[in-house]
Amino acid sequence: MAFELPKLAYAYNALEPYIDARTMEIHYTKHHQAYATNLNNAIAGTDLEGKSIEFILQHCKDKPAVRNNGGGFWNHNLFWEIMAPKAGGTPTGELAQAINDAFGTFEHFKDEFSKAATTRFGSGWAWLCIEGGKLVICSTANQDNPIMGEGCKGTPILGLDVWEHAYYLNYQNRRPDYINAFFNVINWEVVAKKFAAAK
Ligand code: MN3
Repeated sequence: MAFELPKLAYAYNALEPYIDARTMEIHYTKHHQAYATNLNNAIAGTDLEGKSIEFILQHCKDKPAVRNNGGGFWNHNLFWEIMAPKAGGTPTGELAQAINDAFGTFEHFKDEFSKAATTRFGSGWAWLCIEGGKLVICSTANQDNPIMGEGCKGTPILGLDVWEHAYYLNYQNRRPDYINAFFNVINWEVVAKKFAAAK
């Protein structure tokens, strides 16, 4: 079966003022849709057709169309899922403890994650992953991700899109402001579930 976009769990304007409705609509209906369509086209009739998206990401290194569009498809699925209106704040429970164990404090985690997102040159993603039972931060270029073996090679439980298409309408060149705003829409309950499943 062809890959399809997951339904958004909130309206395009639900993440305002942090992420504006126009950016959300274009990002989801144009960019993400294009990754899904181009992924389906790239795998049609090949031995990757019918495989899981995770399997495809682990077997696309030398297939640029599959790599770029498969990564784009998976990365945005995660991105929409880990955001929500009336979210943000700080995690609780086991995830909070794991963040403190790995980074000292939540504030230090936020600084390190923001640094990874800010210093990713050009287009890419910042990630919080579980690797060998520990939380680690990394970033990748383009639509690559750790499942492909890029970056920290862990399992991503939180990802931030730092392509200009993700923020330019509202923030123009001010990527750090967008990164800061992102912390107001992180759905830590969903991230905690992903942590529990992957640790
Ligand atoms: Mn994007």
